Amino acid sequence: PLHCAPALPTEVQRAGLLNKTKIAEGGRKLRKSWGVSWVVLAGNSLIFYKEPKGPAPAAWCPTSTRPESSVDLRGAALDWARELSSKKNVIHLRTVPGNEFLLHSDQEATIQEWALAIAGVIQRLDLE
Ligand code: I3S
Repeated sequence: PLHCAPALPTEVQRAGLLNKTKIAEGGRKLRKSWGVSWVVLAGNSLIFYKEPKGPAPAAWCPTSTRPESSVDLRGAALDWARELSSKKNVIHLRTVPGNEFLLHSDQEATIQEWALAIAGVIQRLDLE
């Protein structure tokens, strides 16, 4: 695992570029708008950044740029999007406050790895 600056020793579990769209906020449906985000799984959160401009690994660390948004995974639910998108390899994340996201990769293996990692965090939090 990658370790970030000592000032904020958040362990980044996974980071990478994914296509993302928010489809609901507070339970209210939103119009889809797909875009590329730098997604970081760290601690109990999934954090979204604009595409990093700086060189890795600095850009991988949550302190190096301001996140666009962050999702608390406690109590969240993850499944395959299936009927929610015509694309393949899309996962659907629902959070307790009713914010919903679709995450997509062209690579099936990539989205499977993300799904396992996010589901692992959700499960760990469920067991706490
Ligand atoms: O679920 P939808 O409405 O079919 O989602 C598609 C639309 O958001 C579309 O945008 P416009 O309606 O503004 O043209 C997007 O371009 C598509 O990518 C969305 O569908 P997919 O199946 O790609 O998630």
